[in-house]
Amino acid sequence: MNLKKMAALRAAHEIRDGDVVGLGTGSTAHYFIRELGRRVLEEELDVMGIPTSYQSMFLASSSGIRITGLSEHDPDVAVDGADEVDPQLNLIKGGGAAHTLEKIVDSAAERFIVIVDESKLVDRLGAFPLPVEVIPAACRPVMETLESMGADVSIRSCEGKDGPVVTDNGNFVLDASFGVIHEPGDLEVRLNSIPGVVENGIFSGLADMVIAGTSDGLKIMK
Ligand code: ABF
Repeated sequence: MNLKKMAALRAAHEIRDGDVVGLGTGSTAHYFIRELGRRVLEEELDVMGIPTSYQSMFLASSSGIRITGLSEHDPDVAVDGADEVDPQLNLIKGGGAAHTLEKIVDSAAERFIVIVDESKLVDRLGAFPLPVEVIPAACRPVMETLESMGADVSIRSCEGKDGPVVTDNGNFVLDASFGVIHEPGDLEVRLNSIPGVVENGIFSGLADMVIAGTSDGLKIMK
């Protein structure tokens, strides 16, 4: 079985009748949303979903999951993917350019469950370039500040097309390679204090559980 799907199926069974569920973004979250939709249809599970992107909103709706928002409900549980997970359950997210609303929804949830395959488990964060969402007008000064902090920085461009990726919020994404990130919590705060930075992809101390699909089976970290 696909290791991302293995983790996603296990996470779908953490969901209880009546739950309001934060719905992550990315290919692993895709498997989760589809399985949750199957449970809604076949088990008449009574849940509502709060999507973290337009991509997840359309997927959830087409999967038969009722949609709501943070203006109406706090999520009881949020399930989302990640790009890197360290042994302290700190994350790098944002490979899907959705990390701003993901962090809002994931942090509002009573329980935040991360679903990954084994390739995302690392000893230290930082091999994956850190996504930083920026106001377009602030791109150059923010890039210069990140470079002065020692990062190699690039503007994320659309694969196969000219021009930058534009987020659901109408912003750009910078990918900043800092090398090994020794103090993720400190860096997360420092980055968000840079004028023009909307949100960065370090999720320190947020995850309550990580479900990883591995070649030796499921690995659950709390
Ligand atoms: C989203 O999915 C992003 O925050 C994260 O970077 C990405 C992981 O993608 P995938 O599940 O496709 O590996 O949550």
